[in-house]
Amino acid sequence: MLIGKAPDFRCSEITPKRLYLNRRAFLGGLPLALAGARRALAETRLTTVKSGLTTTGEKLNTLQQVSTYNNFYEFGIDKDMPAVNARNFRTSPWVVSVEGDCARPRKFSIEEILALAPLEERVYRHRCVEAWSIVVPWIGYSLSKLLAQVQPTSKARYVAFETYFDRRQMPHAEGLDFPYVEGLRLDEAMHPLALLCVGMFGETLPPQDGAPVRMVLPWKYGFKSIKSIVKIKLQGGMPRTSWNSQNAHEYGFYSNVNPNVDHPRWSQKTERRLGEFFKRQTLMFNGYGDQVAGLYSGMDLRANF
Ligand SMILES: Nc1nc2c(c(=O)[nH]1)N[C@H]1C(S)=C(S)[C@@H](COP(=O)(O)O)O[C@H]1N2
Ligand SMILES: [Mo]
Repeated sequence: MLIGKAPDFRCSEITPKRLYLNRRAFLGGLPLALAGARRALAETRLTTVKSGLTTTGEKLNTLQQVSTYNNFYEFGIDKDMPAVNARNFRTSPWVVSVEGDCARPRKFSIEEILALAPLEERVYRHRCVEAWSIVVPWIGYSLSKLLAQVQPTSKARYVAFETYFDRRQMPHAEGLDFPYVEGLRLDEAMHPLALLCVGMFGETLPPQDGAPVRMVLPWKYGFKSIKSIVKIKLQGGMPRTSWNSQNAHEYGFYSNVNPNVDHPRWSQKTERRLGEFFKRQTLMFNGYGDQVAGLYSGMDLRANF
């Protein structure tokens, strides 16, 4: 057993279930075949209510599909790497700081976030800029409920998000400057569809899908849906975003799903649902136009891609 410096010692006293199980697996030399079962045990069942914002009528992807094909560059670039490299990611204790232009900036523990509002199950489709898509029963509530707690001031026009980063826990991180950062206009962030997500398929999130808390923005390309959030900042200016900094020519600030505007290196007209063979048409705003198009009325969506 590891008993190191003072901060580690404090954590080892709490012994999160995942670490405890990992240690047992290690000591007992459990075969790799049991690793999956061990991971499944580490997720906790959540009590949810149905949501009026659920997208119905489509076949769900499976937990297996959406937890083994991931983009999470902190845990490696290849889609199968986060499931392996994030296995021991320590997501407890966890604190999210909500700060900036607001009357009541404060820190929320993940327990406080879970208890803040009834957890809704919302089925959303989600499309990656790389033209694959998934349909998932996510769990969470509208980000607006968290933002209301801190009372944004009139100076707040944007929301900046930041992901946890620690090279010791994320030795395979590459391909971007870390920490990963994202941003939304305040009215986008306040839109009821903007989901502060703490789980999926009835349980807390697997680490590779952004545990313990992430965004899901179903009308935007996947990279806007930042994972493993530690900071949310209200501010006057447009936030810097990781993919825009990496390649401003290919990734804009808005990144609304738009089949009429190609990515410079590929078409965005079609997509492949994970597990399906035939491609399907990509829909404007990923099919959520009735709800969100008003946020962009009067804007040139070719210039503001
Ligand atoms: N911190 C962080 N968040 C991230 C990413 C990342 O690399 N790091 N990848 C993004 C991209 S490109 C996509 S498509 C979605 C994928 O979410 P999923 O793996 O749960 O499907 O996460 C987004 N959030
Ligand atoms: Mo993506």
